Amino acid sequence: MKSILLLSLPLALAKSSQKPIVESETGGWALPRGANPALIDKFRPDAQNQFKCLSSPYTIPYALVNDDYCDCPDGTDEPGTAACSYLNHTVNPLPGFYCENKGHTPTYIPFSRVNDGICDYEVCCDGSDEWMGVGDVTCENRCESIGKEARKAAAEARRLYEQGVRAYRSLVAKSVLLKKEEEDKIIMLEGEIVRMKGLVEDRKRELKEAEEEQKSRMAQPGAGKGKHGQLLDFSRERYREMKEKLQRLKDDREALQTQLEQTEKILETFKEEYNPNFNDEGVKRAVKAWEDYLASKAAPASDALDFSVDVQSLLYDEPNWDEWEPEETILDDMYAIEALFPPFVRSWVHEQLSSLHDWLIESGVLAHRKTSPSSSSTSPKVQKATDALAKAESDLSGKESELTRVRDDLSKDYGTDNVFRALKDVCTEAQSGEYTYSFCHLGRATQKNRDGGHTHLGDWTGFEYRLDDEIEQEVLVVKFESGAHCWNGPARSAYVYLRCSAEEKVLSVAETEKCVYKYVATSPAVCGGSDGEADVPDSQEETWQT
Ligand code: MAN
Repeated sequence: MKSILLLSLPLALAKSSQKPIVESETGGWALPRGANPALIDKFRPDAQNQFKCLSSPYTIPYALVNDDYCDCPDGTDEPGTAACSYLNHTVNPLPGFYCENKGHTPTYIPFSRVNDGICDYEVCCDGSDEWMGVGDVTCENRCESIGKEARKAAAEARRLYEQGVRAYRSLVAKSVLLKKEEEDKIIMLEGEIVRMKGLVEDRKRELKEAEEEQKSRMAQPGAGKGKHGQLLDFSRERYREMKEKLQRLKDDREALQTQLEQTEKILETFKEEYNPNFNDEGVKRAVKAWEDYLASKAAPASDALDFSVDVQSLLYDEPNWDEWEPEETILDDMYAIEALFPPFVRSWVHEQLSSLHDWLIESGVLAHRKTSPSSSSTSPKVQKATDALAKAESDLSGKESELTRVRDDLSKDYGTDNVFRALKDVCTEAQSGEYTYSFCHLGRATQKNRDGGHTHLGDWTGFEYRLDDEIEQEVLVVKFESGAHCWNGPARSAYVYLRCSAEEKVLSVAETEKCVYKYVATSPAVCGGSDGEADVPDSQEETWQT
């Protein structure tokens, strides 16, 4: 995560200061009031006791420095008064009056606030900016207590930050595992899909066979076939069953082979990636068992290829059963006569043929009442095969959708180091005004009113960086968009500005414009630096620590 600390240049310069200069160290001359000791050489008088303006080509008598009158065009002769405060920073290179703040952090206060009769302790805790006593004001030096409090607050902030960094690392570790689980799921699903596709093919074949069987039953009279015909039917049925079983065995064998290859791949990766330094006995035993398995694994049989060719030909070479048919079918031809008649008499012809069909059964020519070819009724076997195919197809499509979902999930942006993956569905909420606001990571933001009504503020759409005005830092913002429509306005949306802390917490929520909600929240997810390392804030200036 990127975290830009907007330190102003003057403050940076203030922090680079050294110990205060005293007159004895400079041979009778003292650094002018309000000047930074880092600039001692710039402020030293020359041999003629003159001062050279810092950024304009003028020299003035040294006695005019800090005489409360602006002599240099760039105002640098007045580092300790407000005399040149009307000049802006493009003219005057000095950032302001330098407050030494011994016991706390040195800093600059704008020239306009020097000797204005107000003690500006939040900037100049030593009160040195009010040295003239304007309006009889006396500003005591409070740097010791203010510095102590500031150091305490900074230490606490740092402690929380470091806790956040540790929490960030655990989140990243969890995200790595979750991602790995998803990747393994893809391998498993791919294997299952291969197996299920085979199953769908089986079911299709079974349905086709059941339909053909039904068709042949409908078309062929059962009686009058004789023993030869019955033997042929029996052989054909047995042949079909054996072929079906052989096909199933072949598919199962291929699916198992695929699964075995995937399992071996997982174990191979496991062996390559495990850390032998962790000394985990269970893991070591597993690795050893895997190595033993590899050493004892039998090579594939040399005739494996012949075997599959044989199976293939058994499956696809079908005897020409028609050659062995004992007699012509009669029902097909009989009912085909219907088509020769004009449409308006066809149903009458059909009734006559049906009566003839009944008479053939009654007189023993046909054994049973068979369904005529024009009938659309489905046999239980065909129905069963249809249902089995529908189930296999729906199972397959379920697995395919699951695979698409997992693949989509893996391609989503879950932030640096995928850290937000570990926070999926972690929710936090806070009361603000008349509402309770909540948001769930990678989920939804919601506004709840006191009557228990929920308003949808948006669904997670991703991240972007924005400036958090309050802390003057660019922070990661989680976006929730396309929420419930706002009356006379846009669809609601919520933006969660995250700050680093070990705890998931909503600090504040404001409706910054109609139906646009700004959350400020803390999360360990933003405690990683841009290079994955912790972006720990600067500790308090060490210079004056007691
Ligand atoms: C509800 C709330 C408010 C929103 C108004 C807009 O009262 O969701 O936050 O401003 O609707 O009509």
